[in-house]
Amino acid sequence: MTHAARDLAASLDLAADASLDAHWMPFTANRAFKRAPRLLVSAEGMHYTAADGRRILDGTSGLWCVNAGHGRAPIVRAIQEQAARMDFAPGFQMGHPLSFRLAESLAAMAPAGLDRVFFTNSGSEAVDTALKMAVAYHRARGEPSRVRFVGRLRGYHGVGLGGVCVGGIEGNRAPFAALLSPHVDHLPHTHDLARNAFSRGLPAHGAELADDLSRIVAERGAETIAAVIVEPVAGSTGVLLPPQGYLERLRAICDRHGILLIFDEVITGFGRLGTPFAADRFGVVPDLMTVAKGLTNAAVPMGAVLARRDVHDAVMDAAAPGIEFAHGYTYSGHPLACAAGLATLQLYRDEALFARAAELAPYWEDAVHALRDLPHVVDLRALGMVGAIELAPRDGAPGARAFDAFVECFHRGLLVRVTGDVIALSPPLIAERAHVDAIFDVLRDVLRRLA
Ligand code: PXG
Repeated sequence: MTHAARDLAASLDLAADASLDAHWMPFTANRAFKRAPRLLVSAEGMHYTAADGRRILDGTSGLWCVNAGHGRAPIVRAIQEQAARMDFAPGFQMGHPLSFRLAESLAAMAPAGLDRVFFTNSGSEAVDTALKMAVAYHRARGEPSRVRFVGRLRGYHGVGLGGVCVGGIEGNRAPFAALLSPHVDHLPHTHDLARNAFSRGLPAHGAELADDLSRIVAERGAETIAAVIVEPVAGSTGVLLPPQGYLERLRAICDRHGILLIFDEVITGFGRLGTPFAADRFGVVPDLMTVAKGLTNAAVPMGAVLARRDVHDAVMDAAAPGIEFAHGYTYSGHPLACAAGLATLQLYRDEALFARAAELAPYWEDAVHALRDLPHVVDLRALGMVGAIELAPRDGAPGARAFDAFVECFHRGLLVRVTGDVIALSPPLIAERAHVDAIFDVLRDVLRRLA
């Protein structure tokens, strides 16, 4: 542990002085956490350091976001230099060069045609922005009746009200039901253990689930639907892979009816699947794409929407003189985030990290599937540098078994992510085979002893 980390750990000696009471933590069991906190105080490469000085192997890239590994010098330097040069510049009716450079750089990396970029500060904001863009596009083209959206069950699109409307997680929706738009329908999710458990690569069964979109179109009328939004691979609800042919079918149905297709690539973007974006991996290009997380390697918060050029142009061309799109955030294109983003994209290129992920992926997939005979395992999924271990729920206590595994992994020096009874894995793309081995050594041991 470095001196700085030791000092910080000492200053965080909770028993001594600090109280955890004031911070209302996000998506956390606050009461349980504050009884037995898990604190991280520094990070470098593939590892965190915990407050008690232990090294923790990062099996989740933080929260699916630190794709190039922690504390990367070029990114740190870029942020430091930018903070000293110009901390902030207004982004409304004013600009600064870095946001234009980053937009250009991002457009060059994105699938062909997606070359107009709107900056946000998070994935949630990117999703809400994309939904508004879809409505603005149809209005600009003379179809103001297209205001409905189609999401998917078990979809996660952040926590903005727009994202919750199209999202498909009941626990996130129910408390706010009164605030949610009635103009949203949901496709069925594609998770099918009965037909697809232990598939390698993309599951064989379920392309026909996309046809539910045709049913919704018939029921609502194509002229009312603005866009369909899906995660190409659903992350938060447990790494749900698209069945073979499913995304192609969604694309075709959208095209037939003039509906925009939005891919939420907040998790799948920036090499997670061994290609720049999932759109590249699957050969299906959306009309709007949301990104965040890996855009800056999570070193400064940032998100973005990439739009097909004609979506952008339609909005520009139809607008009266003045502001064309009544939307934006104080921190859209923040200079520190842009500096971090430029350095991050450069690092991805310099180290060919997406190709590296693709190279390591077969080894990773074998490691995931080698857990097949362990107790409680009901499915294993892997694609690119993502993996999931689905466990049978404990009787009467859904999620408890996987959560116990998460806590036990942390005690043994491994950070994993748990959602329901799924353990999700997504290590930084700089991982070596030895890191993969270390991740699965711990997991195997933890799963063997798990009640
Ligand atoms: N869309 C997708 C597909 C996401 O995965 C968001 C939008 C929202 O992004 P922000 O930056 O507003 O959080 C996300 C976020 C997890 C986990 O472990 C996943 C996310 C966030 C935190 C935890 O499943 N995804």
